[in-house]
Amino acid sequence: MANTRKVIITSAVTGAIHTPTMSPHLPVTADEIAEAAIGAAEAGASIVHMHARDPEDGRPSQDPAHFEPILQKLKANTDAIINITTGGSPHMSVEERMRPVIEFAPELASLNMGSMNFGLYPMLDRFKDFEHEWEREGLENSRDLVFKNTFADIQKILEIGNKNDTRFEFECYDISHLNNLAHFQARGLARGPLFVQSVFGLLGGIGAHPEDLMHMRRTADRLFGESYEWSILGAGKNQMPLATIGAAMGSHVRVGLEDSLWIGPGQLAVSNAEQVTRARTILEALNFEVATPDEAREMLALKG
Ligand code: KMH
Ligand code: ZN
Repeated sequence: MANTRKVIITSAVTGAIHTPTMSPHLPVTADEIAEAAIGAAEAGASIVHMHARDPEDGRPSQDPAHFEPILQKLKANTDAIINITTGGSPHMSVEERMRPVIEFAPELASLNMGSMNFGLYPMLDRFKDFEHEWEREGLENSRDLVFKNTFADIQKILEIGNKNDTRFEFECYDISHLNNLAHFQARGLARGPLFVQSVFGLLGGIGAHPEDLMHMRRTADRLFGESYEWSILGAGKNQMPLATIGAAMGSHVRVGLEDSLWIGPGQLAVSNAEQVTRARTILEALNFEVATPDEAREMLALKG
């Protein structure tokens, strides 16, 4: 019998960690970011996870003025679910990070479920000559970085979301983040169906071994039962292998240049759409269907 499970593909199109020098394909201007997201949606992404950048030099920006033209173009050209970051960059204050979600009250926003060390050592080794000074400085300052998401920070963002009916992609980089999410669910602040984005393979978080996926899955099942939708994000070279394993275990998948610049060993992805197409090919080979934006809206009970 055919397996007709619908899988949501999220495309995270630019993020805040990768920098323009690392790939000529990383979208930087508002037009590039919007075009990248539209291409990803056309390839099968039902959710586009959005960061903005200062078009002058590609620096990550949470200024609503930098989001505005991107969101306008997206709304005019695609029905994809717009998911706005509240993570911004780990160098920003939480107040700065919340600005676009307060301004635009999107259907969906990311929410990072705990503090963690954030190690960018592999990138420090790989990239040495940068086009812009901020890129080098950012990576240098990441030698001993803590990505701070205290309980008070998380509560503030949840309260904004609950006021505006914005739901969340709960970014869980380790098992403790699932416990934090259960805590906020018990307090009635994190509302279901919970969209749990489990992040694997970042230095400072859980590893990227299939056993790590199993542990996340089992723990989420125990804590949330039927009240959650599980998605997988594998960083860097783990992107497609973990998407494949996760999908086979029942997850949705997230890809995009925010999470990996690559499409194969030593081979840069030329676009977000290329990664979405690869993920789609894998999912369809596993006899899954790719969810449309409206199907994803229904699964996640979004306001539409
Ligand atoms: N960069 C990803 C690993 C956010 O924007 O809130 C997680 C992320 C965080 O997307
Ligand atoms: Zn992000």
